[in-house]
Amino acid sequence: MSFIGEEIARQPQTWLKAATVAADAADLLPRPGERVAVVGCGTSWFMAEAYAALRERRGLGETDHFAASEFPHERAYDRLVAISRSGTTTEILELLDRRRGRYPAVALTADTSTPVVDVADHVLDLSFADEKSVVQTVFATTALTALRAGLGEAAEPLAEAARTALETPLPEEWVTAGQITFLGRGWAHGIAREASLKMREATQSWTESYPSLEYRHGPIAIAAPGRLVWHFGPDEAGLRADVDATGALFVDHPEDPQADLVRVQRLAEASAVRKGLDPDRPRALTRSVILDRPAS
Ligand code: F1P
Repeated sequence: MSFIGEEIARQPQTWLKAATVAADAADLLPRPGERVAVVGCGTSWFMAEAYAALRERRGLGETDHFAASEFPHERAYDRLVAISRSGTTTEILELLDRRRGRYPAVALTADTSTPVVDVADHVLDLSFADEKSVVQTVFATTALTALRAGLGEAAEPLAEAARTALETPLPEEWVTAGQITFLGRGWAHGIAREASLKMREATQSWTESYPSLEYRHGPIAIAAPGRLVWHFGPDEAGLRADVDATGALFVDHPEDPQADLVRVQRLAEASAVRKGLDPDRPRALTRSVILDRPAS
């Protein structure tokens, strides 16, 4: 089995552990009412988006998310949350360093021997979810689970849904789809962007992602037979009928979008193997982006 295959399969256990870690570190995580910014790069940014939308939806406080390179330094926050598996991503380190003395920052990382520990005020150690793969799966969803636990969400039902997602066979028409568009509303949009990135990273394939109701505003033009439209969460906007009319295949799963993402991770691995690619060695990617000159 590939590294990524093992890492995908580990998620139910690491999610449960993340909830315990988050409970022990509750005072480091955003508190109700705080104005919070959440940052990351790549996959970590999409997890930041999902968490930010969930926190706001729960009425726990204004929560912005940014790609670390686009952080608006002129804004004031009560707390910064940085997500970085490697703990070495240049944009994250620079951003944390620049905000020092203005407001507290907590970093979620899989490697506490890295510079992120020196530039953040607090660290949530998720080394039990570290990965050998370049392409992130288990770290990303474990970080999101820890943050969700900090919002009062239970991890057990999530882990149970992930177990089901790990067991159900992948239909052949998913593996052979020529193009996939991922859709989601609210926090599921962050998951849709991550699903889209996962397929691009592992399979070098053409994928897109949009907020569900944006789909009719142009993107539907590329729906066609042999292509797939994947909706995270129930399709409350009646998109299925419009997609059916194009001949593309529409898929929606009512369960928690984070658990449904596990299916896409498996699809990414299976599609890569089908194309003769090694999912553990994605083209042109490195585990961490370390720039040799300042990012800002
Ligand atoms: C984030 C990241 C990954 C991406 C690539 C480069 O790293 O952008 O999401 O797949 O491998 O790094 P990190 O800051 O979470 O370590």
